[in-house]
Amino acid sequence: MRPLTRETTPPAALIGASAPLETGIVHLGLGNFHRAHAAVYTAQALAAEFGDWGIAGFANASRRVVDPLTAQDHRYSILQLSEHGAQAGVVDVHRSAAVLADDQSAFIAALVRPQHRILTLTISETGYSRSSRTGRLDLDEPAITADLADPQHPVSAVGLMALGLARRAEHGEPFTVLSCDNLQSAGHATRAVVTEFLEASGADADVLSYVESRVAFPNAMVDRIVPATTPATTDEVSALLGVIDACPVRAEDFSMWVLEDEFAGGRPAWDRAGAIMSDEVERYEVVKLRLLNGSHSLIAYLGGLDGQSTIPDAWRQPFIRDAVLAGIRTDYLPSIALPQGLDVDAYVESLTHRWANSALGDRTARVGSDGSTKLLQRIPAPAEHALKSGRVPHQLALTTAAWICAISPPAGFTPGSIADEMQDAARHRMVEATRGARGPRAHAIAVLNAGFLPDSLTAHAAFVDRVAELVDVIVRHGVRAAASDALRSSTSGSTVREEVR
Ligand code: CS2
Repeated sequence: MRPLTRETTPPAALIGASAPLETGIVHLGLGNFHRAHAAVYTAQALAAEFGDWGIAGFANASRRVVDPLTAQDHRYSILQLSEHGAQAGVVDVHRSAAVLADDQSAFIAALVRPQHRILTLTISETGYSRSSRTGRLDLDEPAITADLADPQHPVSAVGLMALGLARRAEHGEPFTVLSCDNLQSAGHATRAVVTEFLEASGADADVLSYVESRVAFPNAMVDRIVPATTPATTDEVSALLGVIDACPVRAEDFSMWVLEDEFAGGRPAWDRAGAIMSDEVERYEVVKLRLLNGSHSLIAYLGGLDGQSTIPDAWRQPFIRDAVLAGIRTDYLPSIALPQGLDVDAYVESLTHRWANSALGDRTARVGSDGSTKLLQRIPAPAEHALKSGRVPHQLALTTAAWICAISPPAGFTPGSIADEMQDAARHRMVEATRGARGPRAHAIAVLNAGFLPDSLTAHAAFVDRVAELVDVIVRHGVRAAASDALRSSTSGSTVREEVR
């Protein structure tokens, strides 16, 4: 069997159209999500309306995708998996692939090229260098401190964007920075950190005014469940396409993209590829970040502590379904203003099918990774909403308690091998924060007091106490007992007992 290249791609397998050689889009974060989401929309948009919208891709630090992608003429396949079977298709919209860490100047040059009109980002929640406590640019993060000391040689994504835009201000061509990460008000959040960086680094007024008036940062809601590629992915693609793809992506058969139509220098016809242009994007973001992602975290942590390695296996456990559905009903939905026309019952129903997708086999360890930054988009705002209305958000407290037990287990508690697989850059800091804590409750309180969640949430003693209580139950009686304790409270609708500290 031959490797996947331009010559060997079966013509019928191409998704949408191939991009021209010219690139109008620079992308940072050449991982699986981008390749299964925005890249697919771009290929499909090009089939509907041709234009110079090839993608110049930059991986952050690893050659894992860049090398095979380059060897395959920048083509790769998507293996779409659902209960109805498997389908494979080939995407051909990338025109270059490079590793940022090898040569930051190539990335800066790409941002400055006038022909480039859009930067798309999939740098994960951590890439925006925001403080967990305040949500503003984290001036204490080592990469930001270093970049502010030497803004002409940045290494952080924020510092790189700031330098690229400052250089671009010299010719002044309009530009759009489009965040495709799971952030609330993603565009506003990106504009805020870039502007805060420019201000802190003493940028010229001309640069600040260029960024303010000529650079758009549309909000966007992105959605497609994209697990890690496995060796089986390559085999399944070979069986379907008859070629060997060294960097395929597996994904569910659902995809959604809702964007604000604010593009300073034009955009591909993404709307003709199924993307929704809306002026209610922030509402869509809230729905998705809370109902899908927030529930996903609960499934992952309860599942991980219960020994379930996949999301569908976890979802099959009645105690997890009950917890998730109670969380949606009592903690999340009351905090959400729905976009017009969204049928929320149908949306929740579709989530239950997506979580049950055993062909996809998404892993609890993937979803449970990086909770220290992901939970910030999922827990504090709805929890504060409930607390201010006099209700304890028991399922949000349970999510937080299970996260603590999985990532920073109290002394004497063994969370198991699945929790051990969950990656989190804050693990070490959490261990430091809890050193010397006596007992599970004190352990939980030490984490909550150490700035991993916003001060505005941890100021609520009722939330802190409930998390501490549930950590104690997990340690003494197990995760199932804690879930049934939280469910009893959710059903009885217990109210806040203590004032804000
Ligand atoms: C998941 C997301 O990693 C996570 O925590 O909740 O990656 C989720 O699969 C996507 O946001 C779905 O769009």
